[in-house]
Amino acid sequence: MAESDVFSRIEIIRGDITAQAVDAIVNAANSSLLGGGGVDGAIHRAAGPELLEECRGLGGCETGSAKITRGHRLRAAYVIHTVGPVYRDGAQGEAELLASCYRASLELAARHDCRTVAFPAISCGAYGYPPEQAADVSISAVAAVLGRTEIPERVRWVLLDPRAFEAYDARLRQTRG
Ligand code: AR6
Repeated sequence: MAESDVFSRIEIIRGDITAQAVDAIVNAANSSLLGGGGVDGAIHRAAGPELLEECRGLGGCETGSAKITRGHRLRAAYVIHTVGPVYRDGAQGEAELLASCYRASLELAARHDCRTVAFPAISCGAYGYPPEQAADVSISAVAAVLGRTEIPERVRWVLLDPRAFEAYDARLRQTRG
């Protein structure tokens, strides 16, 4: 697929990911998968206690991997839980782990026939990843996957934090020239 077509399947908006009417939303979780603050807390609150119940059966998740559950009370049919890297100095394999979160999430989405997927800015909150660097790694990783598969058809970042929004939006505009 031509590169321009790939980037036209990516959208970046401001907002609360929990309200998204997509097939799957991605959660920036921790390795316990038993909830936390930030977007993780917001998703668990919106999905209801059934989400935590389902997560208890998953046995956690490694950094850079992903697991899938139902969306329960969310509009999204599924939640894909991924664990981003904690950012230290950028020389501890953070970029490869962050890219791996996106690849693993999109693989699960495709396997469950999710045509539309929404991501938060994984690792850009409590885990301290600088949004400008995360935008670069994340958009490249997603574009590479979209270049070799038709599903998901569309990927949307839903960004609450203004700095993250500016960084991802600028990065996408750059790729579009
Ligand atoms: N919708 C969209 N984005 C949001 C929302 C929301 N409702 N709420 C927060 N964000 P973080 P991390 C943004 O800290 O850095 C949790 O406690 C937020 O502004 O949620 O991967 C987990 O349990 C930021 O830009 O995730 C882990 O322990 C982005 O989401 C740890 O935090 C990610 O921030 C994971 O840290």
